[in-house]
Amino acid sequence: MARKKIALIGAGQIGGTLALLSAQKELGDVVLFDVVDGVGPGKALDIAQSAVTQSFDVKMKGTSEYKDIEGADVVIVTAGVPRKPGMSRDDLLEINLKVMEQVGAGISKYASDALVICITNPLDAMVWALQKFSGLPANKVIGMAGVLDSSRFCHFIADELGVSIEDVNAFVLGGHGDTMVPLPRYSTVAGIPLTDIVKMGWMSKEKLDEIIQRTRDGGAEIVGLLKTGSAFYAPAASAIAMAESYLKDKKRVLPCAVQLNGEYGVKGTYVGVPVVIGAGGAEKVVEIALNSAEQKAFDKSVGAVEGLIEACQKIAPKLA
Ligand code: A3D
Repeated sequence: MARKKIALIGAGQIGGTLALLSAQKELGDVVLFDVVDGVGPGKALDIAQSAVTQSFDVKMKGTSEYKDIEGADVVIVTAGVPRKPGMSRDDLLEINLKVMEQVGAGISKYASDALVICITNPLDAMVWALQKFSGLPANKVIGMAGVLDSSRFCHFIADELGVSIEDVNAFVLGGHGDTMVPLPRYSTVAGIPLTDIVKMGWMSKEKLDEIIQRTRDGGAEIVGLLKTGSAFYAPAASAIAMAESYLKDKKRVLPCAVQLNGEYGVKGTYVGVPVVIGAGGAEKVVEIALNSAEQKAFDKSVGAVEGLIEACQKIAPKLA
């Protein structure tokens, strides 16, 4: 059986980490594309030279030509610019929208059978635009945000309770922004919902609220520390979990930004919900019951994403 092919569009901080993780996990041969000459080939060569100590057999190639992504099984898109301190994800919209147009054309021409995972911010609007620009079916164009937001929530819970991360499962819905919706009722430690953990007195309500806010601000906290860019290790690891579920048909249930078609009362917009990821791409949206407060928070988050989509349509009328 031929090796799978992973194309990474954008060879910056996340792109380079994606390349390293893909190689170390032997997900397939890796093509690292960037518009900046030398960045893709430089990182590809550097990672290839770690193969002997890391014991992986994959080919690494860097490029600035779209034809090299031909026939890719998975395309992960990080092309664009990240945030600097003081910027919101939405400040990136105009510049990254133009990047999505170029990337969409390249994918459409050379990798139209791939699963496309978008990471570029503002995530929900960019994945929506990428699907339109590429013309690929919506079940094959998905956005990474929920896996990262949930991972951050899990980390803070495990750290606070002093328990293994293996026993923590956390759930974050909605858009990837300040309006994201962490769901304590559906987040558990060894199967015990966080709401019960508070009732048992294992964690105070104040501490839980603090963790929820820290999760919402998780990206900004790292931007503030790094000063020159945004998080990249955990975002890359999150997208790799999604790619792996697709390539191995694992059918993991992961929070991903997908185009909703009436689920959760939303039509046409991309927003983060639990999805079964298998060989068919986004195979099934899992609709969980929300109480009125959760539904209100989710609706607010959807409204924020819809506002960004309208802004995209004003900049690029062909998206309307
Ligand atoms: P960075 O290290 O700047 O890498 C971006 C790369 O894209 C650079 O190497 C650029 O040269 C390249 N690039 C720019 N324009 C193009 C183009 N037209 N075609 C191909 N490549 C191009 O950024 P990063 O890797 O840290 O972040 C990448 C994106 O991910 C940014 O938009 C971030 O805001 C976003 N991000 C999203 C999350 C989510 O959870 C959704 C988390 C962290 C970062």
